[in-house]
Amino acid sequence: MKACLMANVLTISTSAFDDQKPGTSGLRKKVTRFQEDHYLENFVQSVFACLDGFAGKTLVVGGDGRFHNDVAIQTILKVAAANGFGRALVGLGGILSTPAVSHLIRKTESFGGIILSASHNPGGPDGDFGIKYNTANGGPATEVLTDRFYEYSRTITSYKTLDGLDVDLEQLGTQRLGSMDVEIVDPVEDYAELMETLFDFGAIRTFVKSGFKFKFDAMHAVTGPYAKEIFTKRLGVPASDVLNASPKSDFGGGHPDPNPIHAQKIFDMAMSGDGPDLCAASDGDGDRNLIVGRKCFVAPSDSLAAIAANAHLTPGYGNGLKGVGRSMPTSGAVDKVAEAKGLPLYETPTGWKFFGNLLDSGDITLCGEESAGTGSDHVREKDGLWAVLMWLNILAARKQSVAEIMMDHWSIYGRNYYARHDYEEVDAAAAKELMAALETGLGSLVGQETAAGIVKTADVFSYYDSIDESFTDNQGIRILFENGSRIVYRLSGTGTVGATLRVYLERYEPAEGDLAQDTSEAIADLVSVSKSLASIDRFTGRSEPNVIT
Ligand code: G16
Repeated sequence: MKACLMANVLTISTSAFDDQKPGTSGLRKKVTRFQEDHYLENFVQSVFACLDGFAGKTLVVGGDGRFHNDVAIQTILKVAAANGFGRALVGLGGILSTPAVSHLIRKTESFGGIILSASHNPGGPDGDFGIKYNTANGGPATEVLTDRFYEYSRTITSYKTLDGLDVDLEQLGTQRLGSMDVEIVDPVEDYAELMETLFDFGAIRTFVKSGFKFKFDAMHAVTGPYAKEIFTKRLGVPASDVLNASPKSDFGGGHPDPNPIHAQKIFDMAMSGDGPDLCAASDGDGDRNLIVGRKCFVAPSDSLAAIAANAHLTPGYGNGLKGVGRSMPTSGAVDKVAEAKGLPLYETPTGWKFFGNLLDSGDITLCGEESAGTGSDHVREKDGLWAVLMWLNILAARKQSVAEIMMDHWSIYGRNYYARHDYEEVDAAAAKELMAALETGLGSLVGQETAAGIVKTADVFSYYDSIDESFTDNQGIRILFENGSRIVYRLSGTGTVGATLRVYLERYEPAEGDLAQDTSEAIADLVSVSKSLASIDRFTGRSEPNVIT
């Protein structure tokens, strides 16, 4: 028997907000902005106003459990019901990881989904919040669509909602909200089953039992319940080796970003001589990953390359890959694997949404980004736990350490020494001026001799998607050197305060070269050239980045 919440449809007058342009991954703002009257309703109505044919159809809704998640879900459900959706699937407690939403949309053939998360950004009342819309393929809406949302949000004058009561997010089963069914579902089960179809759980279980030491840090974020089910229950990892597994609305006061800075504890554990064989972590919404073997950090770009080289050892990818994709700032390590294996390689702008068409068309099976995201065609989002399982499966199959696998990899393909330097929360106008000045001077850079080599080409990256024929301009400045090194400058599209200047540095060392250098030493010349070419200090007042990953 369904509980039925009677409700009337209301049309509420509103005024437009001028800051609802989605960035790299949806709309991200401070929680306090989302708490302002009409702010969330305006955005959700703008999304629905730009979609056709959803009457009576299903919408998946879930988030990473950060502060305001539950309140926002109630608001979204009412706007969805008032606009005519027939059914909503919501994770128990409002919780669904980003890859789990993607899978649920695909599995249930839903019309689309709404994900609430600001990813790796901090949470809590003073933290960040975010919302994005995913389409029927399970992936983030394309730029064409998000541009439409934004245009609508600039002139919106009213939205529809219900005057009904809230649904009970803690009760599995179906409730009725106005004329919409709301089904509260187990957030973990379907996702865990999908993982079992891709990886050899039997082999991993045996490997774990044989003494392989693994620790996973869920960072008090959404993957806690997924990790308990998959690692502990299904793979036999001791419960004490799954750390920070209870999701908290403020992530325990931490910054749920699985990189060597914010996941320092687990990083240091692995880097100590007698640490676990593999340490891993995932972020706020479960789509990013950190992979660190004993005394061997696997940079995300290298992880993508190593997975491309070894995925055939796992059941889900036993027939090999169709092609691989990487975002432009991601290192060229995977290119070397693609070349050797004769796989097509696609270079896209930053943002998972740009992989969607390539995955749908079957052009690529695997894709990844330097920003700790790796994934495949099993969903249309990057997937943190998938990447960890992939590594576990590869390790179980090769029976070598992470360090041995990486050294072997570099000895075949060469090594792309790589780092990203972030200058966070710089003045937004100054950051724009820096990029503009750099762009103006690009022509005169070519041929210039620098401490890092002679500049071969310098341009602004743009992308033509031959599948939907969209063109995306202004996706970062690339400076390529004759010796194969590269510096890329971009402004982040996910921050909520000021601007973040990202500088990506890469130097290629061939297989017969010195493969065991310290990364910061290997790219030291590029770092100093990156600062002087863009006059970073002069524009931003910063002489050093505040985060290096
Ligand atoms: C999002 C996007 C990624 C992108 C990352 C960083 O990740 O989905 O594709 O690489 O942001 O983007 P930016 O450099 O513009 O800050 P997430 O994990 O934050 O959703």
